[in-house]
Order: sequence, then structure tokens, then C-alpha cells
Amino acid sequence: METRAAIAVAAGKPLEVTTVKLEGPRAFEVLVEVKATGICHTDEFTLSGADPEGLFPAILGHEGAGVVVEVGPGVTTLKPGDHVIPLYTPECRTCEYCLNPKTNLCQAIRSTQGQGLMPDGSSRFSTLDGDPILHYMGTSTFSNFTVVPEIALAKINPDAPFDKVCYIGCGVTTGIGAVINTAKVEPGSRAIVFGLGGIGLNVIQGLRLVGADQIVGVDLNPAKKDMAERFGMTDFVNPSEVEGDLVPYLVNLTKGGADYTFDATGNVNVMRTALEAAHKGWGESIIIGVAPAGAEISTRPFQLVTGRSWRGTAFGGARGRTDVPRIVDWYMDGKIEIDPMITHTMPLEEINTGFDLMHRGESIRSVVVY
Ligand code: NAD
Ligand code: AHE
Ligand code: ZN
Repeated sequence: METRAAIAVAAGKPLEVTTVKLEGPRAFEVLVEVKATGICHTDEFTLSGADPEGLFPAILGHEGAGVVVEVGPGVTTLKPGDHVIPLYTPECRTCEYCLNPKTNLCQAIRSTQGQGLMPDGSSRFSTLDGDPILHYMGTSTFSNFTVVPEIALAKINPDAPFDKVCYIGCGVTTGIGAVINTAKVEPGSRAIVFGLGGIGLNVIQGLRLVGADQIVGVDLNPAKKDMAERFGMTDFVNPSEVEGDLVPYLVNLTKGGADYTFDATGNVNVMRTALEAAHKGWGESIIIGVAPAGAEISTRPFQLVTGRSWRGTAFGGARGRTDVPRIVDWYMDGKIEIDPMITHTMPLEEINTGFDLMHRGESIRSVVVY
């Protein structure tokens, strides 16, 4: 079949919206009509060329929601008409990782996914001339139709609006999951969130959900303050307005350091500040942000010797086929909010506007509606 898609032709170039060819689903694969997709900072990170795994030409996008159109041989858990969210972290439920309760990082298809290919080592996308185009994160939601492995699809409530719950495909789950699954934040905790974008706001929402007492938000962009307050931030800090070192300022503000800190910027200097602003003896710092190729984190080992710990989280520690439908239900039941964070919507033809808004710090989430 043919489908409209936005192709990342080369690093640093705008996406090219065009018609591409899409082969039908092979064994254990599913053809999905994508109804809506968010634009996450990780799409921008890969498009910029900073991603060591970034490959071109590819169809980016990993925050979608849609409807099953056709299933390939061997698919047993989905049927045409089912509403789904594609998962860049699949859940096969049989690999060594899925069987270990300490991780959500299913490895069943990780190597081919990282090469922009389906599990059998080939791509379903090509140009009208027949040149192959790579998949991205196993999802490629910047295409109106996409092919996704069965183990990388979560079946969701059919009443859920696609243009809102697509955000659960990455940002919402990553932020809330970092609090609930990774840090396991206790009620009454003090926390600091660095970066009040599409991920950081969901960390804040997660902290409010679990009953944190103090939620400090840190961002260089003062325009992020109002939205963060709406989601539960209790104190705002703009580092450019702090005289002297940020660490002692934050330690003082949190009465000795935060129980939990979260980096949602991807900046390794911020990650160091986040670790060092965690409380001596027990503070945990969770890295969510994705840093560019070659970037490394550092701190004095003494910071860890004296009881702080550094951890990371991918997709908020969520097991997608199990947890994503539940998070959709939380949204449908009003337990979490999504709508105010979707600040812009646009058709696929205007997808580059979504990237421009992100660069200018004017959006929280832009969503492409097909
Ligand atoms: P975003 O662009 O919406 O938000 C980033 C925010 O950080 C912005 O508000 C920006 O002003 C702020 N910021 C930038 N530099 C800063 C600094 N030095 N100090 C304070 N604030 C600063 O991005 P997003 O979609 O929220 O993504 C945030 C990060 O999380 C990205 O690195 C993204 O790749 C990563 N991410 C990771 C996962 C995961 O599973 N680990 C999932 C999704 C996104
Ligand atoms: N390709 C990058 C790593 C990118 C990365 O860390 N991705 C996160 C999801 S970000 C979603 O917005 C992730 O899930 N990582 C786990 C994995 O297996 O990729 C690089 O540095 O090579
Ligand atoms: Zn993302």
C-alpha cells in the first residue's frame, strides 16, 4: 500500500512529507493506522544527528495511538479494529529481561529495532522508487500507516481519544513511571525536577499523585512555570536567577537535599547538579534525559560514598502491554491529566512546525493528528 509519511532524510534537515510504500505485516506483525502522534524531544535528538544510533533515511515518531488494520500470520492477541498504542519498549513476556521483575527492558527485538529494521531484519517502508526507508524505535508513528511487531502494541480502551492518549506512548508513561516504578517515591517526600518540558511535567504529575510534600521545578525557561504549578510544582527555580552555585541553593531549599531528584533535560551538567542536590545518606537521582553521543556524566565518587545514588529509567520502567492500558484508564477516570499539556496540534503536512515550536520552547507537546 501507499501512505503519507514524514521522512527524516538526513541529520539536521527538516522532515520531508511525502507518499511512501508500506509492505503488509509479515509473521507476528501488525498493520496499524496511526490516528495521532506526539513529537518528543527524543525525535528531535535523533533528527539533530546527536543520537549515536540515529540512522537515515528513516521514519521517526514513537508516541502514537491508532487502530489495527490487519494482522500477520501468527498474531493471536490483536485483531482488526482494536485500538492500540505502539511501544518502543516491547513486552514479549518470555525473554530473560521480561522474566526478571527488576527491569522493563525487554530485549526480544532490541538489536533489529536499533538498526531500524523489523525483527526479521528487513524494512516494510520504501520510497515510491523502491529504495528502503528505515523504521525508528520499532514504531515509526510519523507515518499514517505503520507496521509494528505484535509484542510492541498495547491494546487500549476504545473510547480513549487518540489525540490525547498518544502521549501515553512516551511522555506521560516515562514521567509518571519514573516516579512510581523507578524511584518508588513515598508520600511526604521532597523532590526536585530538572526540565519542565513534556517529560518533566509528567514527573511532577506523578509526584503529586503519590503525595510528595515538596516538588521543586528547575528550568531556564520561565514560561514553563505556570503549567508546572498547575500540575503540582510547589517551588520554581530559574538557575539563571540564582547567585552562586545552584547545588547549595537547592539543598537549602529542600532542607538538606531532596529525597529524589529527576533529570528531564538530557544535559550532563544538569545531571551532576541533580545528583549533588540529592540528600546525603539516602537521596536518589534518576536520569531520564537522553544525552548526545560522546557526553559523559561525572561527579566526585564521595557523593556516592556518602549515600546518594544515581539511577536511570527508560519508558518510566513501564512494561508496556501491561501498564499502558492501565494508564489510559487512569486518564479516562480522571486520575491523571493530559489535555492541558497538549499545547499544539497540526496535520502531518505541518509536522516541522512542531519541531520549530519545541526549539523555541513555546510548546509542551505538539501532536500530529492524521
Ligand atoms: P522538552 O524539550 O519538552 O523539555 C526539556 C526542558 O528542559 C525544557 O523546558 C528546557 O527549557 C529545559 N532545559 C534545558 N536545558 C536546561 C538546563 N540546563 N537547566 C534547566 N532546564 C533546562 O523535552 P522532553 O520531551 O520533556 O524530553 C526531556 C528529555 O527526556 C530529553 O532528553 C528526551 O530525549 C528524554 N526522554 C527520555 C525518555 C526515557 O525513556 N528515558 C523518554 C522520553 C524522553
Ligand atoms: N539511541 C540513544 C539512546 C536513546 C534512549 O535512551 N532511548 C530511551 C527512550 S527515549 C524515548 O523518548 C530508551 O528507551 N532507551 C532504552 C533502549 O534500549 O534504547 C543512544 O544513546 O544510543
Ligand atoms: Zn519520547
